[in-house]
Amino acid sequence: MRIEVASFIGFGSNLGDPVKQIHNATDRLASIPSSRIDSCSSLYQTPPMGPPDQPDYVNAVVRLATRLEPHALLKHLQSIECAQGRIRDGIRWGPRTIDLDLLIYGDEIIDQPGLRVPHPGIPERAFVLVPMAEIDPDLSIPGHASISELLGMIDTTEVIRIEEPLTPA
Ligand code: A4P
Ligand code: MG
Repeated sequence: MRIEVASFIGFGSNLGDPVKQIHNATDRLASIPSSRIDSCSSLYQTPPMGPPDQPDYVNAVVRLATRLEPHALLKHLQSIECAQGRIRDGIRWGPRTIDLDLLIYGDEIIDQPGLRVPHPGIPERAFVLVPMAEIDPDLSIPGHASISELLGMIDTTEVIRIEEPLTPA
């Protein structure tokens, strides 16, 4: 266990009532031990990255203050995915009930086969950068540029805010 670290968790869902999936995952995230949610983004509707023959996604980001080690935190995220019926059918970037990505863990850079932090997709993903910037517009992504510089390099017009910030139970 360590001192509290600010981590950012990305939520994505495009199956089984995505808005509800994200609310349920937030409630589950709120009960992870040695951790507390300290900020939540709005919910956004976004076009799918990957195979185009799948529904639009709902995306959101939560900042979680945690004393868990990064691998322990990832295990909790994967249990939440399991609890919400996530099936891994081998289709890269295929549809899913819920996906929880560990986007950032303090200022740490981790490059291991089962865990890469910051998540390598951050710089080009509007569906991650827009909700992250809503939580912290001055954020710097460790090993990358600031969030405002990254946002200046991509198209964000298809990221549509659909619901107020999440509120954990
Ligand atoms: N893994 C490594 N680093 C991490 C990390 N920082 N956070 C490993 C979470 N997992 C990490 O993940 C595959 C493996 O990544 C895990 O075993 C874990 O140890 P997975 O959840 O089984 O599979 P995945 O999510 O399908 O893979 P991938 O390539 O990580 O997909 P992404 O990046 O999660 O993207 N379009 C829109 N609009 N919105 C979305 O949210 N999401 C995806 C999935 C595709 N298209 C999307 C969206
Ligand atoms: Mg994932």
